[in-house]
Amino acid sequence: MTDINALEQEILASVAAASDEAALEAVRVAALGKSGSVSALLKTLGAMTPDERKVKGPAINGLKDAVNAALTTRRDALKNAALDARLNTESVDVTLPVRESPAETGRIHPISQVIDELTAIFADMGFAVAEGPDIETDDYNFTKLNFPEGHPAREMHDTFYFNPKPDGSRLLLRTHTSPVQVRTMLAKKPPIRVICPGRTYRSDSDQTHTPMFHQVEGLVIDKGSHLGHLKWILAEFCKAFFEVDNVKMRFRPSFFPFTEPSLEVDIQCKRDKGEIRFGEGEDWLEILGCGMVHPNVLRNCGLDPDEYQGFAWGMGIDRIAMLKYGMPDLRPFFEADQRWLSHYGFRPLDFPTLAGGLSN
Ligand code: 2U9
Repeated sequence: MTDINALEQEILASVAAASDEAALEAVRVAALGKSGSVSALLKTLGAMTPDERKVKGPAINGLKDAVNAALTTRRDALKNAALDARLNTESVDVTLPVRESPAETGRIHPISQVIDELTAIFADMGFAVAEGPDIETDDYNFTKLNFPEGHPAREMHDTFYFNPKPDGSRLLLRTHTSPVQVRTMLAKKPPIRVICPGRTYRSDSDQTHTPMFHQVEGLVIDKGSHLGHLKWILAEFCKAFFEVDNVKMRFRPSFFPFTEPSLEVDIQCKRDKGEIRFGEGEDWLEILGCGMVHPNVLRNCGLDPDEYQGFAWGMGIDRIAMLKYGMPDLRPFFEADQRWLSHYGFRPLDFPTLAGGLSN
């Protein structure tokens, strides 16, 4: 028996003796590794005379192939044996509760949930969602919205301004999402039906106000649109959002530079043991402001007020989320506290639809 056959027997014996994949890997390295016994033989081929190589070459390559084949067979056998062992030992207790998949530990933030609910409600009434930049121009955030120069809302105490640009104009963090409606009116001819949800910023934060909060505003521009349409849309919104069949609403005169007439809207509610229930009770809660779009704003956006009328409304998303889902405090909204989120958050796959129920 040539030394090659002897080596082959020896290696095949250690392959067969390998009790697990790690042991088998050690055999492979000892044979075919950089300084393996078979590798060493293969290196001798180079130094042989052609005649010698004609003889030894096939034998040595035959050895290498035989060892590789044995390794593969043994590895598969060990894998199957390991699996069988696990199958026999591991019993799956199907009565065990499903372990929460990582996705399940995450939660949809109440703000995102409410924006999804609003989108579903207004989409059902033919509204599209319009979005725009958080960093706005003074012109779109104030001037086009009929805020006179020197209006207090323009002051630093209310608005985050960037340093003036070389041309003197100043960018700012939008104080409401109204500039999105301005951009929509400048970009699209009526009829217009949009809601504009998004982050808004005011530098007047205190116990109940944060420098960043969320608003959703709505706009309808059409021929002949009037307050009656606005009242109906807001009534439908309140019933759908607060998931009540009927809700009394109270419209009070108010003032906003960008609407005339301007109104604030209260909805009927019942405060009971810290809870607020809508659609019943003798109490009122202010939830939004609205009005007919001011003719100056229509003109500023290239529309003829004698041809087109429009109405708009605005509400704080953080606020209506707290009202609907009973969160007592605004600040935790922005603290990313996992405990708060797992308590007030929503399951990722429960996407709110009117048909499937908004908040179930
Ligand atoms: C255009 C024309 C009119 C949007 C409106 C309100 C009234 C309003 C407040 C609600 C709570 C802001 O977050 S809040 O403090 N907003 O009361 N917003 S009417 O009116 C517009 C907007 C755009 C072009």
